[in-house]
Amino acid sequence: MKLSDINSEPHRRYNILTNEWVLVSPHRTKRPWQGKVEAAFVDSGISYDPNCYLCPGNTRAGGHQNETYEHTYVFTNDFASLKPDVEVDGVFEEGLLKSAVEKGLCRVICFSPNHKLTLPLMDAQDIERVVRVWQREYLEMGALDYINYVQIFENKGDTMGCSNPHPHGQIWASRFIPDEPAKEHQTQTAYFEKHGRSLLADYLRQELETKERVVVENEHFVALVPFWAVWPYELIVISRAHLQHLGQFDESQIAAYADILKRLTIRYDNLFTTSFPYSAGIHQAPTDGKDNSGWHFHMHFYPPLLRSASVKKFMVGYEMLGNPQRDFTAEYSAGVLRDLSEVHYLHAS
Ligand code: H2U
Ligand code: ZN
Repeated sequence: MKLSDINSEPHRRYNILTNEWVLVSPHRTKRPWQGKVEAAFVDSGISYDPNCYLCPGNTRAGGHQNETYEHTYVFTNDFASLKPDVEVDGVFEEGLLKSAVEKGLCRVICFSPNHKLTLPLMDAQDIERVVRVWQREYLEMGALDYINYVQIFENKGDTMGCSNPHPHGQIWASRFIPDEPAKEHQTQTAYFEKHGRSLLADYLRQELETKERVVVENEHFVALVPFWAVWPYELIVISRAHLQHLGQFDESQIAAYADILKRLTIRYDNLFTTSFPYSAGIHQAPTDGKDNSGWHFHMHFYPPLLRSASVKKFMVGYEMLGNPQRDFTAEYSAGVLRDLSEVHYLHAS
């Protein structure tokens, strides 16, 4: 069967990275979406907020004072989920109850001193600085003997539980490999062992044959709606080269990564003329010193919005109990994102 035939019927799609399925029900979108536009997000105009715990020079909860930083700023999370100074030989097992003490590090990264900016509104050069910080942190934290995995992520927007509009992200680095990258480790490693090639390199090659789901591309990266996308406007950014981690990026790859981040987040903001919320994060090789040749650097963007700046998708009911489900297809979403401008609506005349 052809995809166009499958796409008129309820069907399942397979996620090659997690070994999971998504139910797609395109027949439920009888009416084409009318592209409801909300009142445009208004720029707060405040580039420094004396009450913001991330603005330069301000005092954070717990009494630490931020440096008067000019570009990026990294500090240890004052409410860290993982701590470095714990004994990890604490294992609890009683019948079917099992638990283990874990250690790690949590850091917060301010992307810019300017309170009102976000990645799509930052200069490409300043996004490059953020990428360099991610690279440095990955290498530094990963080099610690008790850190086996470094999770870099950004929660953006209050709908995603983000506590502060000041542009920032987080890093949680741990001794254990968390479940999501652990699933991807298993699938990528198995594929690499069987074929001697990267799973995502082969997937990217196939996607580039039709470009049906491709949204933005440049010399070193491609951003596309994955075939198995769950979230309405989910994206995956994949490096063209089979790189395992940020530590291998050269100058031109850093610049290209910043470029694709800027371009895709501008499209996101333009979609519903709002500061588009999402959880995004980098998946890359664990830092456990083992053979991670199968790993292929990529970044996921999971945005919650469905139809407008205020109507979001809920992962509830069948999705919590059965499988994730979506109505309009990944191909439809890719087309919508592809047709958007790369000039931010706040900068459009
Ligand atoms: P969110 O953007 O996802 O809300 O994360 C902000 C992080 O900043 C959060 O993990 C930390 C919180 O623990 N934080 C500090 O480290 N110091 C503060 O003064 C406030 C918030
Ligand atoms: Zn601020």
